[in-house]
Amino acid sequence: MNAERTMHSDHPRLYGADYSVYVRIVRMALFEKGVAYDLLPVDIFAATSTRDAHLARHPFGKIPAFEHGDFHLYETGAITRYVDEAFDGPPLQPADVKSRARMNQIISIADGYIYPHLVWGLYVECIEKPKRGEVADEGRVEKARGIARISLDVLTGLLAEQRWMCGDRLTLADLYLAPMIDYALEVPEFCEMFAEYRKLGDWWQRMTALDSFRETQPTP
Ligand SMILES: N[C@@H](CCC(=O)N[C@@H](CS)C(=O)NCC(=O)O)C(=O)O
Repeated sequence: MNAERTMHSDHPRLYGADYSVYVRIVRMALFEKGVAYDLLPVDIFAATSTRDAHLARHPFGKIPAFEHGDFHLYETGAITRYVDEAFDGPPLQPADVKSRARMNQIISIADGYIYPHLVWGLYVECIEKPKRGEVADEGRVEKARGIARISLDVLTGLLAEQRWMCGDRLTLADLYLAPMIDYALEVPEFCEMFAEYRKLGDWWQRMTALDSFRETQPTP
């Protein structure tokens, strides 16, 4: 889908950058729903003027922010649930109450533990910082190693014999985990750890085969 490349005033607008885990989650949800949208670039780590202008859309200074007509929204959890409910296309949330609770639990695990530790504690510390000539914070990496192990054990248990995290259909739980794990897998140590988990490996193969995953890869 290349709809984001040309500005269409009636399309939903997504503000952010393709390197962002959270922007990618929303883009994957939009892709899975078949919703054309405009991606408007905001590099939140760039000059302060960009960030300052963005504060009107997101007072906490994060990406993504989303607009559909005159409806403005921020926070990925709210945006993805809105996208799922406001547009046609395959449902991205289970109808069954318990499966939906499980999906929300996995999203919370992703937000609370996987993003800060696997993306920031492992990927940023071990890959990004050395690239910038900075030294990794070994205390932070050590903590992240422990959380990585717990995360993989927990996700293996939750996936069990299912095709996707919450059953036989792709849900927001899968879309949350994918961009985070994609960054963590750039860390050789995490890659080795991940290889010990065969069922998660099978899930990852299915995940990386999705067009929504392939078409939203960050620009190198
Ligand atoms: N709770 C927010 C988190 C979004 C978030 O942390 N985005 C990152 C990029 S992946 C960001 O904007 N970071 C900028 C910063 O922390 O200064 C959401 O769910 O949308």
